[in-house]
Amino acid sequence: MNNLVKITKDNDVVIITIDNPPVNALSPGVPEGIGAAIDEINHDPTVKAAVVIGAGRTFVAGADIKEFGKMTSGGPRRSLLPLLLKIEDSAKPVVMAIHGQAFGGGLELAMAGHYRVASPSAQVGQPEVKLGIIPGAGGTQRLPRLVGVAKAVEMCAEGKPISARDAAALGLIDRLIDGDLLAGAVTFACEIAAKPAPKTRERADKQGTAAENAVIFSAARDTARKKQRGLIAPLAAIDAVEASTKLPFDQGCEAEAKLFTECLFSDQSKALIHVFFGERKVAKIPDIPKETPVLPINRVAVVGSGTMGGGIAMVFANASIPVLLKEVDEAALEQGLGKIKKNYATSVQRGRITQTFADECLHIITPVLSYDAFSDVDMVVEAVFEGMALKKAVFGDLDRVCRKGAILASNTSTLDIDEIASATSRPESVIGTHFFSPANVMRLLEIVRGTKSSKEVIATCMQLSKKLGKIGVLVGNCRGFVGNRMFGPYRREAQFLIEEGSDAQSVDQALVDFGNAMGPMATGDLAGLDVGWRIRKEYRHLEKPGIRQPFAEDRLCEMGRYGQKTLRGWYLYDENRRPTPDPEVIALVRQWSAEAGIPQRQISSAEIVDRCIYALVNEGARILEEGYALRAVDIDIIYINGYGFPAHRGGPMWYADTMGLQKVYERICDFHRQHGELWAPAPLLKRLAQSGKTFADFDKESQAAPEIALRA
Ligand code: 3H9
Repeated sequence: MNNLVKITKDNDVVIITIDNPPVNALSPGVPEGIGAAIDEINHDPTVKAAVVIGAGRTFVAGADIKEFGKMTSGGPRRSLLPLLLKIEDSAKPVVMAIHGQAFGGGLELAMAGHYRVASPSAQVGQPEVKLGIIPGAGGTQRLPRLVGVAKAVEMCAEGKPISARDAAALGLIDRLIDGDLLAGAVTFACEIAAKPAPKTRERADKQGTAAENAVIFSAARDTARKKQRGLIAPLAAIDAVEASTKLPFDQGCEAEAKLFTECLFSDQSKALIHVFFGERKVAKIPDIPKETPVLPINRVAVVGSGTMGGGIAMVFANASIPVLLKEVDEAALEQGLGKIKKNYATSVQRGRITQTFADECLHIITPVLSYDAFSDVDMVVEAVFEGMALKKAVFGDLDRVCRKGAILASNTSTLDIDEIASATSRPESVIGTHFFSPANVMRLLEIVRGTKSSKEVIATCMQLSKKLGKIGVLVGNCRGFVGNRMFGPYRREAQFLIEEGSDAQSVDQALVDFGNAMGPMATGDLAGLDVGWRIRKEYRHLEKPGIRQPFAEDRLCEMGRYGQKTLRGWYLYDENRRPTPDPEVIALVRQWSAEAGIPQRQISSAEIVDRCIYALVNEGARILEEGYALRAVDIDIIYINGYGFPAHRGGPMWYADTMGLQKVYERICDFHRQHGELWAPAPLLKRLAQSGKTFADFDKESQAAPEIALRA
């Protein structure tokens, strides 16, 4: 047919193989090749039936996502609908043979076939909403006809894939095939060849009544508004599925196409597509090629069983990697293990994991009080209290007890990795692995490159992050690394706003309305206000004198208000940790601000968002220019996966691009005039804004940069 679609024959069954590595996306040429193959089987009287199958690891992962960017920047709009009609109208039955994934356009293609068979391990789904779009090739019209309206709404609006077994139970898959999928599919094709071929679009048996459907759509909209706050695609997907219940198939497809186009051209979709590719781009490190050897990590140890250490031990256990969990005394160990057990029990209770899985994980976490068994481990993650002297002492011990070549990683969130490494005789084996709390939930892993960290150690940690279900992002060794370094100015501005006349609730609400998972003050209360207080006290000597510093949070800490753990912080908490605004805090801040001579004023939500988000952007630009992040997109991925930044805004740097860097720069200049030196615009931001460029342009231009710069 062409080099992307090949046909072969097995007696009187034609096999149409889609071969577009790595994931058989429906890139230009693939639909044409399939169409030509369908024409051919219909012209050949010796053919009884056809099987469509994917070469390599998967059936079809969907439309080629790269093409969407071309379409929105004026390229031709390509529709799959005519091809799918051609398949459905084929006089010879077409069996779709699915392994790996049939996602998005891949499932739409499969549903246009007359039958579907699958390997039991396959997955099917309409994940388009995760890209800010909806199925655009009849998925919202054919899926409800095969699985019923309720399931179709759920799959199209939430985007979660389902297993082939579940799909078979729903009637989406006609037969599961253990063993050789192609052989099974050909046998199946021979069995059905003489029967009338069913067309999905003509089915009406699962369409439901108007009254039943009204309840389904109303509940789906409520769920989408709550769980996918601020997103337009899930609601559009629900509208499109609703059209399938009210309109004939062709008109339903027209309604779907209109909604698809609106979503495709939205800022949300552009942002989410940026995130899709960004999450894959961060794995690519210019000076560490794919072929860099990686070290096997079969057994690990975690030092410290506090909140972070316990969570990290769970991360390894969840990935079936046996882990030693070390503490200094029995009491601490018992407390740490107790928390781990409680976390697993909660997950079982909520139906997230099975009891068997929890038991297996607990079984491979071995509590220890000495370093005796450390000589066997491939990697250690240190997660002790955040203090340089203690960390250096631990690394000195690790250097003594661990075998040569073992990776020695620190979970520090702020400290200098090179200084920690200096406590060992093998700085090349030392690296930062900064997990985010709760470690077993948050996807981000900042991997901190020390000056001497070896390429093998970095490559191993990057690869390991994927195995652990994390997104590893390599960062340079500066204070706070990337995420926390930016979080400082963000929370600083949030506090300033409160000291200037706003309050915790208004600041949090403005940022939650912007799309953040949590507001900055609630986040502080959750993490413990004392954590930042301790760090601020440790670093106070580094601050320039005469520069405005926020004071309210330090004073709350002085009063023992550490946040949720003391049931008082910026908010008051009940025993279930539900917050209410605290009038005492509001009055105290007013009084402190008056004493400090800070004029009070009404502050709008828009100003709250600009002050906090642009503080992130300005610091992000400095980090980028200094070379502590490889690309702007790396910063975006860090913020989305570690700090609850809304993915549909693409991350802080992409958001700034969307707003227009000139506008962002001017607003930062305003803040500079009003609030002084802390708001000095980052030189890179100024340069890009003045030359009409974006952070995305910066990424493109610096792609050839050989190596992440490190602190001298
Ligand atoms: C759609 O179908 C709309 C329709 O309704 C039709 C409308 C007209 N396109 O993730 P991996 C690349 S929308 C282009 O690392 P894994 C990916 O960038 C689409 N490229 O592997 C990476 O490239 P690189 C709906 C794609 O094994 C490489 O393939 N479908 C696409 O961990 C390997 O990917 C989806 O949303 C694509 N569709 O996971 C599915 N997919 O090596 C999106 C992947 O250069 N894809 N690439 O970095 C996935 O969920 C995962 O990639 C998959 C494999 C589970 C398939």
